Amino acid sequence: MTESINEFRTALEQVEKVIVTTHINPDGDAVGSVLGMRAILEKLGKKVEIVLNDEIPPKYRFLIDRPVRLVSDPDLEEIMTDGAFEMIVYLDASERERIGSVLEWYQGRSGQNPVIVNVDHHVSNDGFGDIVIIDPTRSSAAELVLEIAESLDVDLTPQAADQLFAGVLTDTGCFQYSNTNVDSLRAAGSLVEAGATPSRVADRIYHQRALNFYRLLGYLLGTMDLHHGGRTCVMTLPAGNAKALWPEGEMDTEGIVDYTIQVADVEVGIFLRETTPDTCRASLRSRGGVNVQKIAESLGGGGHAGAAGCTLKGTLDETRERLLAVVEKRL
Ligand SMILES: [Mn+2]
Repeated sequence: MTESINEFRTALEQVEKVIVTTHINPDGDAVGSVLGMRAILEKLGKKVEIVLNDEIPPKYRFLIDRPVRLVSDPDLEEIMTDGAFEMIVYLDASERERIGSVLEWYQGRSGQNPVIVNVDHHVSNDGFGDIVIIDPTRSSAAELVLEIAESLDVDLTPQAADQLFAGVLTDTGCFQYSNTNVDSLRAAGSLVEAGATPSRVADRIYHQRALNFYRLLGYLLGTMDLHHGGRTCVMTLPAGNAKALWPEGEMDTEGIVDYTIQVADVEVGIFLRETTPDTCRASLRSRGGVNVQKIAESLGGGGHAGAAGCTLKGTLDETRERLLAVVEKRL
């Protein structure tokens, strides 16, 4: 870790322009980490552009201090007008299937191969890139970004502290998941020292949700059913019901899967959502000893021991049966 951060420091001395990016469908940690990293690199005098595959969900937009770009933006080429980017920093980007197309876009336009930096905390990360700063013992990518800032002697602004705090807060489930430990709490403390305001960040992320969210939550709680003698709980969302409950805009389901493992004696929780007529996205959670990352990985996905996900071909019924069969072997 220290060695790879030193490599990053040395590489930064050689570059002027950096693209910062993260995985598709950015979560709180992804958003907080890219914004915090931009602030740090700018303090080091770099010209930084954040280029994302997908829009930042509304509830995290209060964290944005300056606009970010989308890879689909027709004006994106503008960022190339004053020279090439020599580095792309990926944050929180675990499996390759979730990395998106920023590198392809960049190579396609510039014909250049930037230095790839991979900063992540997923055990499933395969270590792509030239400089790899991965520590699966860290709660969040934001915690790693803070560590990088400290190593590079960069003082955080209160805004950057809020951004990184949002990453630690969301990836620890408000300091409730098993990755809440002395390191993540210490990181949170350092961020508060640097000016983060936990009550504001928590209020904006968790207590300002759309009414549709609560209607969707009510529906999904009603779909929960138990399997394997009560050790597995599944909630399901058919595409048609999703559309009816959330007719417009981006659907917010973040955190809903957690209810599946808040049922007494449940060890594995699954939220299965039909995304297209032939594809379902599964979010997995575990409480206790079952490693859901292994389950997701065996189905082409990834994540952490306690929280993972995968995309499956098939109908809701087919994919539910397939998942339950795999889970049963791990119980
Ligand atoms: Mn993360």
